[in-house]
Amino acid sequence: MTRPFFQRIAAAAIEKKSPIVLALDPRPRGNQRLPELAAKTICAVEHHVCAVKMNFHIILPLSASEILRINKLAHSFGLQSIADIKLNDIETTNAVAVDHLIKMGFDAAIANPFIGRDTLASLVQKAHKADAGIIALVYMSHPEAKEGFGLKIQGRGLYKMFFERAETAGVDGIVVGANQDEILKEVAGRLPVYSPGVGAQGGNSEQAIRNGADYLIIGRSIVEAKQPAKVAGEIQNRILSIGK
Ligand code: BMP
Repeated sequence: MTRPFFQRIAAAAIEKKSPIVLALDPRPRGNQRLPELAAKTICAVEHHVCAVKMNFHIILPLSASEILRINKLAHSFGLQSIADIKLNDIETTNAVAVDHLIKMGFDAAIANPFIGRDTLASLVQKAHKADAGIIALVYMSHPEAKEGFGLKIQGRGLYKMFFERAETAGVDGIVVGANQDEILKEVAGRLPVYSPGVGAQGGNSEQAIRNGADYLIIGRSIVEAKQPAKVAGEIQNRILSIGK
């Protein structure tokens, strides 16, 4: 039987000695072609990351077979692959989306607990039946996250409810912005925490790990660097030096 997603990515992080999830968000310049640029980036940094995360940069413009090819390449290096479409719909639509993502070779998808506890739980069950994982948003990294995830409802932060829903639904991990220091400290330790927002968005990798992040989602500072492998390796070494 295939191991669950949260175990596969944990094993990949140990194997690669890296908790970095590459946000594969390439923005081609000149005559660069997106599929080749994506493949080149994966080949360059595969030693320094445990997974890739693809967003609309890839999922909207490329065909299902082009995406499957990229996922196969990632898998050939022992990397897991996460679809970041922040699923946020009714149960049947979420289920259809998950079926398509799995056919494209993804191991996990990110979802928004705004859909409600039971809808999230049903999505998790659907994904788990197919050996795929679900990662739930709990508090995003951008400054306006406070206008949604930080809303107070009857005195309680919405993110706390999202965290509880995520935990009850049996998700494989949660997303909390790397720059949300206090919230990271508050929720860390119960579910694997994926933290975007370092580098280009101003967050600090080591600080996020110290605050309890298990995985760092990093895009532009690696993908758009002149030497992506060098930058990814430097971040990896800084994280390893913390010895967490
Ligand atoms: P970058 O390191 O270039 O800022 O990329 C971060 C990636 O993580 C992007 O793909 C973005 O859509 C995603 N992301 C985020 O930045 N903050 C969140 O709270 C959740 C995300 O999925």
